Amino acid sequence: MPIKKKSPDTSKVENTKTQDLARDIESSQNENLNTNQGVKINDDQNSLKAGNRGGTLMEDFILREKITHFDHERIPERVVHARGAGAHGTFQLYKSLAKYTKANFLTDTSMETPVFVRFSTVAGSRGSTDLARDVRGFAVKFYTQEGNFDLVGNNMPVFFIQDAIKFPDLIHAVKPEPHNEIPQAASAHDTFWDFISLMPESAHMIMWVMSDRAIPRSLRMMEGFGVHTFRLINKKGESHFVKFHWKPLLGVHSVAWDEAQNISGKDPDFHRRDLWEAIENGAFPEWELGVQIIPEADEHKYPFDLLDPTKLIPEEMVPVQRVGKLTLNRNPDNFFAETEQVAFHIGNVVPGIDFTNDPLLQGRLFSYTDTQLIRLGGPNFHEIPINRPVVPVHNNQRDGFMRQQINSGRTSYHPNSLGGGCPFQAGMMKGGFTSYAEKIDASKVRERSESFRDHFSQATLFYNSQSQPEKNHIVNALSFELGKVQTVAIRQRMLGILSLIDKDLAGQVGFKLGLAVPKPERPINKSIPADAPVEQYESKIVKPPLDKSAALSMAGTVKDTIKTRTIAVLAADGVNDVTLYTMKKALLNEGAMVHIIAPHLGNITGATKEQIPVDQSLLTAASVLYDAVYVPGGKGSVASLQNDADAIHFLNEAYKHCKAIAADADAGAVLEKTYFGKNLADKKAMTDGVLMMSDIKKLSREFISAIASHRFWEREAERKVPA
Ligand code: HDD
Repeated sequence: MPIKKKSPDTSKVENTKTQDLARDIESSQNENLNTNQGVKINDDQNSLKAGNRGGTLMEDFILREKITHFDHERIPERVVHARGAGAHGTFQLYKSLAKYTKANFLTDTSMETPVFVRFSTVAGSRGSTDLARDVRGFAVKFYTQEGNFDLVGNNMPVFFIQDAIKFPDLIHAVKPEPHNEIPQAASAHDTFWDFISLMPESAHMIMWVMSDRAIPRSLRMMEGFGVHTFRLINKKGESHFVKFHWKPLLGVHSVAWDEAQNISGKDPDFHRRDLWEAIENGAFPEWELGVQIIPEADEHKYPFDLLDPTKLIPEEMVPVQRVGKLTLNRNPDNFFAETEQVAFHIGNVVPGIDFTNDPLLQGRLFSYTDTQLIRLGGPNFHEIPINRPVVPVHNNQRDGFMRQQINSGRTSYHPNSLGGGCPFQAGMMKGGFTSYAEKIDASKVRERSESFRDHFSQATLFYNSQSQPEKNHIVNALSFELGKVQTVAIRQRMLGILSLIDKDLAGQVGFKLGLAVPKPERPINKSIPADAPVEQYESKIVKPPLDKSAALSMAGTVKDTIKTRTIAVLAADGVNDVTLYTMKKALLNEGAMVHIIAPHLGNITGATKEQIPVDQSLLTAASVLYDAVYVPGGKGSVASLQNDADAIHFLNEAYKHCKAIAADADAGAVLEKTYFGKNLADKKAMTDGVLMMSDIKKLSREFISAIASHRFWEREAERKVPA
């Protein structure tokens, strides 16, 4: 469907970063073609030759320049998070955190801070599918008045490993296997599960990755987490621990696994496209920033270690305070210049925010600058427009590849007298950064803290907190992934790990794998150093901190809106255009998008002879790209659709993926041809979310509420839907 370019609300978009970027935006409108040296080009079609059938001449600087630049167009993709999509936006604080932090953008509620956000998958290459089962990156660059602050998080609140030294191992295990580079963007293979089965500390994260969180419906419908515990430092120099959260205003929603696999073929850009189109249509994605704040004195109050990145703080223990709103309101002008070249770094903090000793965080502090040096080709990547702060930069760093800044003056050292001592040190009172003076009295050791040895209690808490359909999805995901593993010993070892999370879970997966659940071995991190005492690496089995945490399930998420949902209308010539337009209007009024899908493109003729433009044909559309389906009546349309295998498949598949389906009463003949049509005769057997009636006003009302509830997972009990 053609996208309406809705000009963004300029009062919001005219932010300082947009103005800053404007300096570098090129437009070719009404301009000549030039060489990079500014020479006008007369002929861009023919190289310079000795005669029109002769050899090409070396002197053709226009040809050489064009080809040379092309030969160098690619840069290395990110070693992780290569596949991504980004957008510009703003952050508006509405509750000051001055009690806890001096960071300007978290204390001044009148301030709107420009941001750039990049979402990503972790394992796949740049060209891989958006719908891979994977963690999603959620990286936010705040261009604050005190410098850039990057919150480089994920859509899951915990991580696989406790110490950054294991990160290369984790990534080598999940990436395509090195001998044949298979499989792409998938964790369902031996090396990943080999590693995981030997690392009990990954048990909690594995529960998240095997849950529906790993197959989001939209990037706009997932939560974000800073993962680590950070510090907030206030004006008095006092420290509080903090966990950062992003809460999507549209709720947290996922697709079905079978659907995800289909989308990967039908539209591998599904998430990118969804984000892009929502922003172009003016349906700006929004999240609230949440913080969990823990006084320094409470550091050891919890049954888990705040420094352990495999643990979350249940919201029942420390509530999430919502303090501000992130809105994405502008698509990038150029994918490469902005989304590809943006360089995040967990170490980009501003005064008022500081690190903790989380050993994963500490290792990350090294990795991000280092990776940009190779990826972006030198030490001046901070000068790339998308990366530069909106405040001026003055220091004595000089030169290097691609230096943009022209530093004037004789001095590039400090102290100096020849330059009047400039640039001078700001001092704390003028906003200079000072690290939190954490007291440390310790021996240098390569050890894991005893407090990091509980690897299972929160994995169990997560599983226990899921609704029944969510639990089923975890069982199925594990059975799928381990089913793809070739080495039986790895499957068995994983069953041992699962049995420490939940015996029933392990039993169900074991059944699907045709394996008995083994007696769990002593769960020991198998990457134990040669001379270390085994006890130090053995998991401690302790009770979960609470029985259930509602926030961990997606079942209770926002379900009162159909804003930005895409609804398919199946129609053909002779369709009842009155009901079709009544329904369409009702859906549009609620902020949904509606696509009319017919056997052919162009127009269809309605029962009143009205010409109805078609958005997609049954050949180009697929039910997996839609949230719900409506079938209007009309004699000709019904006669055509009931004999159209693609239309029937569309409905069967939508049913299989538990989506809302609505039909006019006289479209029943189409539904009868579906697999679930047999239920229609018996009104009582009609599954929730399949609606058929002649009162179009009532039908649209009920359809809207069915779409808002997202999916009717109960249908999965009937496993035989052949779509
Ligand atoms: Fe990382 C990229 C998030 C652990 C090393 N990471 C990267 C991105 C996100 C995260 C969202 C993509 C940023 C973008 O869009 O450009 N990473 C995380 C989270 C982690 C984490 C939430 C754990 C809590 N990462 C982690 C560790 C290491 C790295 C432990 C290394 C020791 N991450 C990198 C990297 C990347 C990266 C190699 C690749 C591209 C980049 O940095 O810019 O440095």
